[in-house]
Amino acid sequence: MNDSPTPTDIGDAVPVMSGLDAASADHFATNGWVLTDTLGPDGALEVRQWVEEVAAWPVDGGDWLHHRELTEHGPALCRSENFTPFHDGLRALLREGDMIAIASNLLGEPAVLYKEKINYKLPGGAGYAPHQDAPAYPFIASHVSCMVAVDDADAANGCLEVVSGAHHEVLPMDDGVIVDEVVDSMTWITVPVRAGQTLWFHSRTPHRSGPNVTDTPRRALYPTYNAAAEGDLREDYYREKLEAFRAGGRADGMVRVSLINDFQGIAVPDDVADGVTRGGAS
Ligand SMILES: O=C(O)CCC(=O)C(=O)O
Repeated sequence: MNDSPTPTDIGDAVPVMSGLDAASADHFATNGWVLTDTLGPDGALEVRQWVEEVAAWPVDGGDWLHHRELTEHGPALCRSENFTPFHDGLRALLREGDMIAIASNLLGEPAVLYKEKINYKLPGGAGYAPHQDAPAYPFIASHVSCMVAVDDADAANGCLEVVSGAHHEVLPMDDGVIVDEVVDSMTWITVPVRAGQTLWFHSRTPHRSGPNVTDTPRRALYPTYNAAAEGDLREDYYREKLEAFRAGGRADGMVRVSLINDFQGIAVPDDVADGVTRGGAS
């Protein structure tokens, strides 16, 4: 991943709450992240089924986005986006109920879904360089993201690592990732997340993850919410993103899945499969 200090595995020391109580809101305000139990074991099984349905959608069947990376095992799905318009269960989960309530609570005002993605991190799937999300979402000032674990995530399969209390400023970046000098000066915390748990993090919380070196997937949903007062900008976001993607991929041969260059996956050569594929008209 990189040469930064060895992360601390905080394991059971992480405060885990159902919903969002005052202590968890306080933990988020202080540290820039918090774990919640949003799905429970049964919910996690149902969401795993939904994620498998999305993964099976054809690349040309609709306006969703599938992205692939080249792993040591061959081309592999690494991300799907823009799926809530086409999946009732995932739309309800991410746009209604507890998730919206917690996002609103963390933002301190009513929230609306800004964007959503599934990161599959299949066996051999790449990690993410240290970054903050805020620069990737230039159209919104107030936003919060989370990782809804679909499979148990740990250090071996590439769970998130975060820095506590570093969410008050945008850090020096180079090509969308935090510069090495700053990365090396920070204390990175490994946050294992069980399937069904959700790790909420501030848009400026530094985070990164390693590759999946196991032989099973580490799938997770990543919705991002913005303050509803700033508008329902989801459709604008995807329109803008599709234009940026069509303008060209990354010059370094890595997969372009974001408006910043945080993903460390290798692009699938054109003669093998598309690196970024968009479906036809919906
Ligand atoms: O899924 C991961 O391992 C990291 C995801 C991430 O940081 C991102 O998608 O920006």
